Formats: sequence, C-alpha cells, structure tokens
Amino acid sequence: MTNAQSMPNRSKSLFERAVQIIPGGVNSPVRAFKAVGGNPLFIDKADGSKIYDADGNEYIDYVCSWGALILGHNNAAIRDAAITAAQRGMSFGAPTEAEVKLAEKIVSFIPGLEMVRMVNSGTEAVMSALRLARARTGRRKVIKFEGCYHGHADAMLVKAGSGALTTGVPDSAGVSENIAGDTLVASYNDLAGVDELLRKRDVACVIVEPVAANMGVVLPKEGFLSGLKNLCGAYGALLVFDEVITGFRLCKGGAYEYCGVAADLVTYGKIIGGGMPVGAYGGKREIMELVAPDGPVYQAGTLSGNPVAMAAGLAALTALENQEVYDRIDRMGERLAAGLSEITRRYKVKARVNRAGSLVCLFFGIDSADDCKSVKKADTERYARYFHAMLSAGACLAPSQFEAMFVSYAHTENDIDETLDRAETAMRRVIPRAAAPL
Ligand code: HOZ
Repeated sequence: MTNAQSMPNRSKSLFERAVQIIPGGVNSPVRAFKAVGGNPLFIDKADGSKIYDADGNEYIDYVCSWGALILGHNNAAIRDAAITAAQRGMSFGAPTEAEVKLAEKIVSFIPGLEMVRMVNSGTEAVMSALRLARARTGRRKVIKFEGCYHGHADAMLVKAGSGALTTGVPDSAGVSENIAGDTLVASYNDLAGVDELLRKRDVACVIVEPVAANMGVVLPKEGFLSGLKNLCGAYGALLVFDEVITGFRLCKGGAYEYCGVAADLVTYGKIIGGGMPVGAYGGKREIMELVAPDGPVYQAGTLSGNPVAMAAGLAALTALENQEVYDRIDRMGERLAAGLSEITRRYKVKARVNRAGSLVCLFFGIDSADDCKSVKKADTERYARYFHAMLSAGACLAPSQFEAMFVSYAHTENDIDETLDRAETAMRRVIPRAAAPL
C-alpha cells in the first residue's frame, strides 16, 4: 500500500493496549498527538525518506526521529556498522576503540572542542554540562531562554519548549522551588534581558540553542550569539550551546562554523548516535578535566559509550565528512520552505515559514517568529487540521506546531515536490471556504 488511506486499525488497537500500561500510551509526551487530537501512529518500519505505520500506510517523513536521522531512515552504512558491532557484544561496561574513534571524530569536526564525554541522551548531556559549569564557576544560577528545550533535567523544565510548550505545561510539576529558582529565564534574541539577569552575578552559565528548534524554528538575530558570548565573558559566566538538534545538522563544524561563535561547553545528541541513544558534552580541556575521574565533578553511566551506539554514530559522522550531504539537505530545505511560503501566499493564509538549513517550520497565523512570545500566538488549531490533512495525504509532520520539520539526505526533489502537492491539497482543507487561491 502506498498511501495513507487505510483505517489505522492496528495502530488503534496497539494504542488501546499501550494506554493500559504506559502513561498516556507513549514513552515521550509529544508523540501522544495531544496537541493535534487523535491517536498516535504506531510505526512498523522505515526506509530512506519514508515511514510505514503498523497498518501498512506509507508517509514521507519529516520527523526523522526528531532530527536524529540526518541521512534518512535505515541508512545502510549505519545499519551495517551497528550490526557488525552487535555481533561482537552489545555492551561491555568497559572502554572500547569505538568510543575513542567517535570522540576523535567529533573533536576533529568542531574547531575549539578539545575533550568530549559520551552519555546516553541529550538530557543527560545538558544535566552534566550544567553541573560542570557550576563547578567551574562556583556559582549556582543558570540562564535559559523561554521556549528553548534542553531535555527534562529538573533545572531545564522551566518555561521549556518542545513537549512542554505543546502540552501547555512549560513548568513541570515535581520540580522543587529551589531548583526552579536557580533557573533564570530570558527571551530569545533579547540581549538586554540577559544583561540584566547576568548583573546579579551569581550566574554559572547561559544555555541556548544556537538555532531554537523546539518552539518551531526560531533563528538567532544577527549579533545575538556573539552578544551572548561577550556578555558571558564580561560577567564571568560560561556560554553553553545546546547542539542536540543543531549539532552536525546545520554544518559539519556546528554552531561555531554556522555563526562564528565558540561556546565554552557544547552538548550533543541525536545525530551523533545515528539513531541509537547517545549524547555527549564537551569543551576546552581545562574545563573538561574537572570531570571525574580527572576532577571532582561526578558523572557516570553503565551504558555510556555503548559499542553498538558508538559504531552507529561513527558511521553517521563519517558520512557527514562529505560536504555534498549539507549542500543537498540545504537545497531540499530551501525548496520545501520556498514552496510552503508560495502556497500560503497563494491561498492568502497568514503564515510565517522559518528555515535554517534543513530545519523548516511553517507557523500558521503569525508573520514574525523571533521569540517564544511571538510563536505562542501561532494558530495551533489550524496547524492541527493541517497536520491531519497532511497525514491523510501521506506526509508525516511533527504532531505539534512547536517542532521543526527535518529534511534528510534521503529526501529527493521528487519527495519535496510531492510533499508540496500534498501541502496544497491540505491547505485547501484548512482555509476558510471564502479564501480562493490567487
Ligand atoms: N524532545 C523531542 C522533540 N523536540 C521529542 C522526542 C520524542 O518524543 O521522541
């Protein structure tokens, strides 16, 4: 079956079973479709740019495991590397050559990065980087930006993006006031606000997504990231780039290459695992040497540096040595963004399309999207209808207005054009009857 027209019976019955024994029936909240209504699709398999649900329906996929799969689904080199590694043993709880190779590869890609520690997720990477920043500076507070998402460590569930924004619960229950009180919140792209918070002088670090991709896609204004770097330098705070999404996606050299600004600490996830659960944090030697066992900052993990995950990540990063990957995903991202803008213009739909390389977001109902305040005005109800219309037409988007579309190396021009055709059909279904195409 090649299109999404069959009744999702199997997904439905799997979901009915799932809700009995898994909170909300899902293992990560955004997946539950709460923001768009309906039941989540259960996935059977995926290949290249396509994903197949448990009922055999095919979709062109723009979630791509939330950005982890920059080369597309089921990439042969990554799969083969993981299988070969698995045949030698799934986990040893001891050092392996693979983790040295992956660390060397990451460090070789990112100018200024000298040491890296592997963990199991982006959340863990951020949690560890914050601890390290506090130890390095001897200060307590951290500054984050409203709508940026840095995983679910307690300190970061304050005015968070992604699922927290989607579910309308940006401040989680269960986070103590003491911990939340150490997190100061600024507005993305607002340097003056950061300056004011830094003046209190107890700030260990400022953590930021160099391109915010968990409140839709919001680009840093010219001078914002370099301004943060200068402010951090002036007040003795560290700058932490959360590159869990942007790392190795916008370009090989990360945010440093993208915007010319070097952070003191950087966190990674997603792409560096090639689809396996991996995170990492790194920085200059003098800071990273504070991490145990070299230094006093404790951080550990039974499955850290897992050999299968390391092999998958190494295969992914090896493929990214080819600049053609970036040239192509940027071209595809541009084609998609331009096509979506054109459709909204033709159908007189108030909308904003933001793009950074292969990260794309179509916001309904707003014409500027520079910070969380502006994106929160987006028409989420219209997004929900568009999402379902796209799904029925065979295109899988994130089930939330506040997530990015991820274009992969496996997406072809034909996929993009086909997606735009489907978007046009979907747009006809979500616009008021009176609006006719120009
Ligand atoms: N935090 C992810 C979106 N930015 C969602 C992860 C998931 O549900 O798999």
